[in-house]
Amino acid sequence: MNASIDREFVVRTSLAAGASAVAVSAALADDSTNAHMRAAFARGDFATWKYDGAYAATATRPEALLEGARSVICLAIAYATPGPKRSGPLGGRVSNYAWASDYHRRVRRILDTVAKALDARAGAPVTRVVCDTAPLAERAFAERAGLGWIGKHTNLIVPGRGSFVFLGEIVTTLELEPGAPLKKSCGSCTRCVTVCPTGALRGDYTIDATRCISDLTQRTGAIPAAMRALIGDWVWGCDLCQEVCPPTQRAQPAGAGEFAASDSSAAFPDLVNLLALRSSQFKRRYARTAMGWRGGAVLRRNAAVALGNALDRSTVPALERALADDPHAMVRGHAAWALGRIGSPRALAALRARRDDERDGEALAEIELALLAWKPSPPVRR
Ligand code: B12
Ligand code: SF4
Ligand code: SF4
Repeated sequence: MNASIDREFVVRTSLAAGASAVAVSAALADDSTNAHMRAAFARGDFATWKYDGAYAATATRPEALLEGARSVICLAIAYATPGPKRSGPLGGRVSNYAWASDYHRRVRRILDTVAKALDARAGAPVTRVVCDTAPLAERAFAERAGLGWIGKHTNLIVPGRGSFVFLGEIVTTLELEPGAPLKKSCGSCTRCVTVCPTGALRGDYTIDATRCISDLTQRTGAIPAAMRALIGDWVWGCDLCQEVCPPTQRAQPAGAGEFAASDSSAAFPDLVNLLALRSSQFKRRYARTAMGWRGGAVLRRNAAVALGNALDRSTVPALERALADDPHAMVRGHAAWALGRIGSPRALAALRARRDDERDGEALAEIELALLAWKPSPPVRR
């Protein structure tokens, strides 16, 4: 034990660096979370993330990240910011966490500041910083530290702050007095489960992440056709289960200016513009935000899905252009789906016209499927 570094020093330093709340967990392996993670992976809940038993074992054993680890310092950084006004009816929705420049940079800065202070005081390197960057069951350790409790929406809820918080950790060889888990649960509340449009939340504190809009809008392949209509106007992430959560509703929006949307289009991007996003605009507008890490085609695909859900005929010419000209077959395929949903005479004519020219098998299959939905059924014989 390093006498000059105690829990109070850690808390003081973390809050001064910009953390909203901080707590400490022992760095012991967490076998219970390991078992829960393995069970979730076996159910296929995280099939899009390629997690496996080896990941669960590493993520629940901080020693795997830092030899001689004794403590995990868990930080919460509040990011909820009052939303800007919606500019027009054809705006998509972006989740609050992605409104500003990529949060990893800000969280990383806070963690690095704390880690440097600890290393300096210890007179040797005693830390390893984690922020979505290494396998660690961030929420489970935060819960064990008493930083907050995990709700049925599976997010960590920090008392007084709600769940719109980022998590970050410093694994350290310092032995610090650990906190204790809070004795809190959701009780009989099921608001998040009821509001979830895709049925991703089971209500037993588990999630089928493959159904979550956050997952669907981030994946790089096609969005399953059956899920598209459930995505509504979300083009990146989803906040519905947190917005209805009473402890989060009671919390004051506390995000620092850095997390605020620069303008209304950061929260509600114009869908027609997003569908036509070209690489130079993508680099300028999105490359440095949390929306940027999957590239521009994913954002154009998401815009096509949201336009298909908006069912506004004025957007048919934009979808028609995407169907004919988008360089990415996945985007052309989703534009076909959107035109099929709208189903106006012009939308169907565009699909028929494109059917002869489309060379990509999957995009062509989307066109065929979109047209099939409008094929008149044969007369019923009596
Ligand atoms: C993969 C991932 C996703 C996936 C899967 C989400 C999920 N629920 O696991 C998707 C893309 C869906 C996603 C979405 C979001 N994510 Co995310 N995501 C991650 C990431 C990278 C890994 C999570 C993971 O390993 N999941 C696998 C599950 C099995 O493990 P786990 O959640 O860590 O552990 C659970 C089990 O061990 C279980 N457990 C343990 N003991 C027990 C006991 C019982 C009885 C039961 C039932 C369960 C149980 O509870 C733990 C917590 O749920 C983490 C960062 C990290 N390394 O932790 C961020 C992280 C979880 N995401 C975060 C955020 C902000 C989001 C979104 C809010 C973004 C958005 N607005 O769109 C949404 C929230 C959606 C939701 N309702 O969960 C934050 C959460 C902050 C918070 N307050 O909790 C994290 C921590 C990133 C960060 N550093 O801030 N995310
Ligand atoms: S983020 Fe949206 S889709 Fe995902 S669990 Fe919550 S409400 Fe459901
Ligand atoms: S909405 Fe209700 S059930 Fe869901 S996490 Fe919040 S308190 Fe728990």
